[in-house]
This record gives sequence, structure tokens and C-alpha cells, in this order.
Amino acid sequence: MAIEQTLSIIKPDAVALNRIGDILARFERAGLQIIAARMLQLTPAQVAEFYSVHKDRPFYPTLVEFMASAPVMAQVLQGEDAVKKNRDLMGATNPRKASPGTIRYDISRDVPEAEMHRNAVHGSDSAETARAEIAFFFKAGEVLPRGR
Ligand code: IDP
Ligand code: MG
Repeated sequence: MAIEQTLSIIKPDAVALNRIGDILARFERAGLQIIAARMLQLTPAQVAEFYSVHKDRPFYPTLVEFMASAPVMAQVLQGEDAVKKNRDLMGATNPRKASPGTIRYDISRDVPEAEMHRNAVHGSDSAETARAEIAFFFKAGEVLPRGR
């Protein structure tokens, strides 16, 4: 295992439910350090770029509208195996299918199937993706790794 950095986003649904602190506490309890954080409201154009890998999927327009609808919180997490650790904390993409105790199950399990884009959090899916996604939100001097 290696020390990695990964990008996490608390999506508009979880921000609206006042779960920012709950989610950040889960990262810290799991041994991940928050080494950058920023609250912002994305424009539709920014979301479209961020999620461009999904541009041909049927849910893309809905996803873009949702992610630009209200503020989000973006943070960089650092720690051993951070990419997978964060994905494990998040749970499955469809919150109704996520395991109990994961962020997506705990916060979003009651969303209707047709609104499964409302799944509380984003997390990078590889170390390589993480580098690009971190750079999307943060300049070099805004990411502040610490020894402990
Ligand atoms: P991930 O967030 O678990 O990595 P991806 O497949 O990368 O899942 O999809 C990105 C986001 O697009 C999801 O988090 C979710 O918000 C939305 N999404 C993915 N699949 C669907 C779907 O089948 N219906 C509606 N929204 C979806
Ligand atoms: Mg993904």
C-alpha cells in the first residue's frame, strides 16, 4: 500500500441535509487526513467538464443539473490506500444497493430509484483520476499535506 491522495465531493443533497460534518468525521475516523477543502457552487459547464467521461450516458443531463443546483464541498483526502478507502466508505453508486454503514446508504438510501444520482458523495476511482480531479478543484499551493 502507498500513501495516496484522492478527491472527495460532498454533493448538493448531502450538503442540504446538513451532513458535511458527519461525512468529514467518517474520513477522519478512518485515518484519512483532509489536506484541502473548499465549498463552492459549480456552474453547469464546470460539472459537464468534470463528468465528461459520462457524456454519452442517459443520466448525464440530470447529473449535470443536480451537481450545479446548489453548493458542494470538495476536499482532498490523504492516507494509506486513500482511493480505495474512500470508495469503501462511500459504498455502491446506487445508495439503495450500498451496504449499511456506508455514507451512501446512511444518507441517501431512501431516494427513489429514478433519482439515484442523489448519492451524497463523489470519490475518485483511481490514483490517476485523482490527480486530474484534484487539479480541477485546487491549485498546487491549496493542497497542504502534513506529516501527521
Ligand atoms: P461513482 O460515483 O460511484 O463513481 P459513476 O458510475 O462514476 O459512479 O457515476 C457518476 C455519478 O453519476 C454517480 O455518482 C451518480 O451520481 C450518477 N449516476 C451513475 N449511474 C447512474 C444511473 O444509472 N442513474 C442515475 N445517475 C447515475
Ligand atoms: Mg465514478
